Amino acid sequence: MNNKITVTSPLMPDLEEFNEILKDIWAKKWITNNGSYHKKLENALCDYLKVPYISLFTNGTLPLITALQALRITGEVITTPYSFVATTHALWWNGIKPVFVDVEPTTGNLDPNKIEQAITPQTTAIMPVHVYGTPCRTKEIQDIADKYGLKVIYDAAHAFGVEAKGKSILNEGDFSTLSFHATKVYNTIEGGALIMHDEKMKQRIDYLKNFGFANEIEVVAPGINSKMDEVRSAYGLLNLALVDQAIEARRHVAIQYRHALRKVKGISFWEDIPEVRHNYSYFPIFVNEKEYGMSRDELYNKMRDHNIFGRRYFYPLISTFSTYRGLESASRNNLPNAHRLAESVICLPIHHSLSQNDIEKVLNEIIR
Ligand code: T4K
Repeated sequence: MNNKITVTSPLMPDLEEFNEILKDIWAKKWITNNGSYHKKLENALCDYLKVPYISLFTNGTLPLITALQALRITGEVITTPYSFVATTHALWWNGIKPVFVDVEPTTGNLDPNKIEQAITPQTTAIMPVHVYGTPCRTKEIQDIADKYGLKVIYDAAHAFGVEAKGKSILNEGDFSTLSFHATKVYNTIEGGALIMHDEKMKQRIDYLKNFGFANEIEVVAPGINSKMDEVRSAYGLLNLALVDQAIEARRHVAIQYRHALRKVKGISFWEDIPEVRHNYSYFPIFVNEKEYGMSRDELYNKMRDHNIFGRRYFYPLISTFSTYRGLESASRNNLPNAHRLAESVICLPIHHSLSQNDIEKVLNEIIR
């Protein structure tokens, strides 16, 4: 029996329901290239996410790469080191120099107060991440972008369904990207999406994700192949019907963690933000070694020894990896908050199928 308690567990549709749809796909023999399930999922996601236009992708990395291509971003882009490495890789793959700016200690998101000092004549865009699904300070970021004529591309891989004051945060900036990887709140096994504001841009993105084909004989851009197929689109449609319940189950886990951990000296966590609909995609705790009496890694390893597999998202920082550590902006002095978070974080197991017993086991390892 697998008694591991893992950081997440994928939300999966009912197998019989999925089989019925597979029979339909098999009968139609249309299995990719903008098929009917692909269209249905795009429409359903627009409604669910409250966004005007969406384009499905085969993962959450390619929409980042494609967004940069579509806006012809060059030179330098200001970004966060406190993310999954795909954020910065998307810049590098486009020949763009990432410029790391420190994060806020209270959210882990790019600190708008530190952006302006990193702008140079080569800066063309800002690429923030709503890390763990917590909304960035989008108004301040947009004000800076408007002042300096910069584009804003949000890596919203963690922010499926997140709203602030009743509005989707996925409508902020020039683009937002999503990841529908198996480990995300909402998944299509592998998958992702790009959210844009107008139909013309949707068309341009749809060309770019299909090799640049505008029609059978015309290629209008050096595109790539990053289409989502019919099987995963159908899976995604079924999962969409389950996602609200999954988010609610995650919320209950978060409530219990907060209630129990509030009294533990040396362990801190972030509260929900008023007027924000969170998706509880991650539950990061931060270990203060002096106060807690044990280091982050000691606690992390003790949990693993007892079959509890939290994750140190996002340690090590992107700026410390060999590709990036030579950049001036990657210096430790430039990124004190990001280093502090990365060196103290453990993301606790949180998902829709975590049992009461699992939650108690996790808490028993932390409460001393
Ligand atoms: N931007 C940001 C901010 C991102 O966080 C990500 C991806 C991206 C962009 C790029 O999106 P994608 O191109 O990936 O769509 C995971 C994911 O692979 C990655 O999607 C994610 N972020 C990143 C934060 O985490 P790992 O290496 O932690 O996954 P893994 O395989 O160790 O799985 C973690 C746990 O999940 C397992 O211990 C058990 C559970 N699990 C996982 C899988 C894959 C399952 O139960 N079943 C499964 O099939 O990277």
